[in-house]
This record gives sequence, C-alpha cells and structure tokens, in this order.
Amino acid sequence: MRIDIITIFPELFNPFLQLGIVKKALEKKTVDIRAHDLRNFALDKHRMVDDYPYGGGPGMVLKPEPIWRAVEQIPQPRRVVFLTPHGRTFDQEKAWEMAQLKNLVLICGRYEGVDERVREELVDEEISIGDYVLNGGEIPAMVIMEAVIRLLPEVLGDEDSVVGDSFYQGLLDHPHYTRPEEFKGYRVPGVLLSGDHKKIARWRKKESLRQTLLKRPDLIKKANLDPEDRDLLAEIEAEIEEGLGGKEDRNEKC
Ligand code: 6GU
Repeated sequence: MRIDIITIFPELFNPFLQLGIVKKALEKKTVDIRAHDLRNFALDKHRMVDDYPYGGGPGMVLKPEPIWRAVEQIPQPRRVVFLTPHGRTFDQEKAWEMAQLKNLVLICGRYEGVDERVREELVDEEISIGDYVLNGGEIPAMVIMEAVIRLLPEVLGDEDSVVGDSFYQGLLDHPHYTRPEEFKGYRVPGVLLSGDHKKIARWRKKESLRQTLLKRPDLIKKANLDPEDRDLLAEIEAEIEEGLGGKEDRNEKC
C-alpha cells in the first residue's frame, strides 16, 4: 500500500514514521508513506499556498492549483481523502476498507479551509476523526494511518493480532491480567488460572459483552450477536439486576 500525505507541515510526520509499528511496516515495505510539502507545488516565486477568501471575511483559504498538482503526480487508481470536521466520522470499519486500497491520498486542511472546487472535483471522500475542531488535518492523518497500517498483512505479530482488538467483532475487548496473581490483596479471576481453555474463552466473551454493555451500549445494538452471545448477555443483565457482577464479585479480594 502507498500513502501520500499533502500538508504544509511535512516535518510533523517525522517522529511518527521513525518509531514502532509504523517504522517496522516501512522497513518491511508493507507500506510506502510520502509526506509532500504543499509549497513544493506552488509555482509562483513566493510559493504561495493560501490566499484571501472571495467575499471577504477572516482567515485564509488553501488555493486549488498546488493541491491539484500534488494529487495529479500520484499514481492511479487512488482514493483522495480530504481531512475535515465536515467529513464522515472515521471508525474501524472505515480503517478495514482503507487497508484494501493500493493508493491512499490524505489532504490535510489548514486555515479556514480549502477552495470548494478541490472538494467538489478532486476529493473522493471527506473524513473527520470526531466532533471537535483541530487546527489542521495532520494529526487526523496520523490517526488514520496508524489504524490502517496495523491492519496490513504481517504488520502485527501473532501476540498482538488484530483478532483480539476492541471493535474486531464490534465489541470492546475483555479485561486482561498479568503477574502477580495477587496484587495489593486483589486476585486475578480464578478461571484465567484454571487452564480450561473453553471456560476461559467463555469468560472472555462474557466480559467483552459486559464491558460493551456497560461502557458502549450503542455498540451492543449494532453488534452481530449469535444465540450463545445473547445467552451470555442475558446472564450479565440478570447479574446486574441482582446487583452482582461488579468488579468486587469478579476479582476475589483475599
Ligand atoms: Cl479531519 N480536521 C480538523 N481540522 N479538525 C478535525 C478533524 C479533521 N476531525 C476532527 N476534527
């Protein structure tokens, strides 16, 4: 996969590209990431990328020509995404969809915005990362790249496989425990020490459902639950009804 970023701050991406899983994916050539300085596509002697808005008013607008030239040098077929709070909110499903693309172009907005002709004629899709305002699309571009790159084949090892991720099945992940078995008097749930893999899988599924029900009930409504999941959910709801199922009941305090 190739990702091209169009930005007036390409340096912002350096530490992001030089560490951890993203660095590993670049070294393996699973992904090729190029951050382009928009100014390099401005042909006037001042390398102007923005200008005053027609009609007056505050702020500057990104000019269409440099963005156009920057996008046109990127190979086809390409998906051109403009990062803006106007866009559809990014989610795990969108990350999976993008992970299938050959060429992804991320245009980072700045200032008051970008000339409308870019949005209408050049951009395939507008994406936001949530309902708040940032100064530009650079951090959203990193958010999207991180979510997408970890889904590419062979980027994650078996240990941190995407199958266990929160949202993989539309649910939040189950709780995790590591040594020590007892910490400040709080014990690890006994089932995890039992060695009974069937029981452990059932516990994890149930706790994944419980986390989702308690923290993100909206996700439960959207999730594809099988009859077994529905039984577990009914158990959880009965426990909540009885006032059980709080963490005091699940982690034995010694
Ligand atoms: Cl993609 N851009 C900006 N400027 N602000 C945002 C955003 C994007 N997503 C949420 N807020």
